[in-house]
Amino acid sequence: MRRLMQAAALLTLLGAAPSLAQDISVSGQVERPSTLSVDALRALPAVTLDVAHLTSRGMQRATYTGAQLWAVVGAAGLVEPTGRERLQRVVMAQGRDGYAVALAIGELHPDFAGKQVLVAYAQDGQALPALRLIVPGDLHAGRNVRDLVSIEVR
Ligand SMILES: Nc1nc2c(c(=O)[nH]1)N[C@H]1C(S)=C(S)[C@@H](COP(=O)(O)O)O[C@H]1N2
Ligand SMILES: [Mo]
Repeated sequence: MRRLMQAAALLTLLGAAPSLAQDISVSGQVERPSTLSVDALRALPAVTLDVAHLTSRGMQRATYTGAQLWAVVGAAGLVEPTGRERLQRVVMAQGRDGYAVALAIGELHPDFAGKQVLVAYAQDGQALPALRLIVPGDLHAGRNVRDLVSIEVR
């Protein structure tokens, strides 16, 4: 009985502190289609940003920490076309629920807009229960994909 209660308490504890078991897949126009663990994301340079976005609950402000999406596609070996096709690429980011958004490569590329789009694993200093895409500069939170599970370069 005591044992059982200890096990239950442990499960409750684990439930209260969900681990970041999420992996994201990076596929499409990359040399090494891969699955990245949160540890792999944490091994990339960490960027912390203060952002404000409009949601149905009004303007929400928060601080997010994560890896740059540019670095994530770079880690998988982004295949960059040369010449006139250079800016034709798009990066699709999809959540577990199928919700998907597009970013143009020109938004991410440091030679162009160079936006600090993040694959965030922490919010306000706390580990997030699921990865989240953060698109600074957007007025609306629509591209901040919750529970991000895949990145596809097209
Ligand atoms: N996976 C997923 N992410 C999503 C959405 C969604 O439906 N699914 N909705 C988007 C929209 S339209 C908004 S306004 C914000 C809302 O973020 P919040 O629920 O954290 O406030 O999430 C964005 N990210
Ligand atoms: Mo929204």
